[in-house]
Amino acid sequence: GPVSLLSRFHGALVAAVLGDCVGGEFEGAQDVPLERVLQHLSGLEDDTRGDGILQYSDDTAMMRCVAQSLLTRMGFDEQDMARSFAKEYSLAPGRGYGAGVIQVLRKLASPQLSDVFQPARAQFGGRGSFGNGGAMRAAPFALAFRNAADVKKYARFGAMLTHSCSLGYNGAVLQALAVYLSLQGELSLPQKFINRLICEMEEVEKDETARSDAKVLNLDEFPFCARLHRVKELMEQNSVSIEEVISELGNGIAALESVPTAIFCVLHCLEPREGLPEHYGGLERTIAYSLALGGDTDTIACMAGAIAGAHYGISAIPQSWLISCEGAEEAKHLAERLYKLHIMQTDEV
Ligand code: F2R
Ligand code: MG
Ligand code: MG
Repeated sequence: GPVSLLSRFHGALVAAVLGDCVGGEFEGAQDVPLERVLQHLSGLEDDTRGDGILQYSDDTAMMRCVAQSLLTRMGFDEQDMARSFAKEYSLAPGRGYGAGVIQVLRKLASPQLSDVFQPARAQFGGRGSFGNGGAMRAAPFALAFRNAADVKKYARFGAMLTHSCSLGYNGAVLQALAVYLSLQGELSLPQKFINRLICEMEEVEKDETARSDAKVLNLDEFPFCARLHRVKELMEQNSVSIEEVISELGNGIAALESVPTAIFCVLHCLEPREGLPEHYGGLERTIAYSLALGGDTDTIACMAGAIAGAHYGISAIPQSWLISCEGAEEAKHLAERLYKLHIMQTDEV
């Protein structure tokens, strides 16, 4: 039957947490046999486990900060979100944060800091981070705001608190847009979905800074658009190997090498795929497939999980998976509150 908007909201945040928790096992591994992935996932079905045995990492920790800040401020407040990141990091620094971003998080804790975007701008010799840390936590922006322009604007600012390189914050914009379109049911027409993302990112990447960053980093002119075109090409192929996905799209810690990849995982797993159990639904396939790519598995599965969860809704998530993951229940609660914030907004004319 049709998936309700509330179920999509629940699905988006809970599946993001799930992706992070189950993906942690393989983060950084280069060859991950599908057999090992399926073993890991079927382990969750044993009733003896459960109770949040799989811990979440920085991906979820920061996503919770984004959601909580949007809720308490009833919109985007850079000071509050920055403080929230800094506080979370100081309370639990061992969640596997990126090597660079921890410097930003330490600086954001200073009460003397007036420009909260400044520490991010000082990263990597002033170039800023192009890591996927802005994108991995972008889903709540898609839930909180009603129109695409606001989703894009605030996903970008939210990412810029730690990622000032356009390749970093534009990855967050792309991820938020993908979740936003999925919440609206747009994944039922996959071709239209990918075309819409390309169209949106053409506007985003027209920007002067984006163009000069791409040039300096020796990338395609419209780097995210170029990857999304490759996603489209892979979608048209009869069969796609894991090796091809990795070489065409990447599986790394850079936003450019992981956000389009996560989007591909969702699109590819809309249908049953060889090697994945027949009893799996689309959401389970998406998570399993994301892990089998290796590389930045927690983050790719977290981002793919958010997009897929928004499409299939909460009922597609196996209960045994949900109870095995730390923070999954809390994510459901946050999604519920974001739903209320979302529906109480009036459409501006
Ligand atoms: N950090 C990790 N995984 C490493 C292993 C963790 C392990 N489990 C443990 O506990 O030790 N995962 C998490 O980090 C990724 C998100 O990172 P984020 O927030 O983008 O951080 P950062 O430091 O800004 O960027 C990540 C790395 O990318 C490279 N990089 C970024 N910008 C660069 C630039 N302009 N020039 C050169 N290099 C740049 C650097 O190596 C950064 O350290 C997620 O995977 C999350 O799960
Ligand atoms: Mg992580
Ligand atoms: Mg990661």
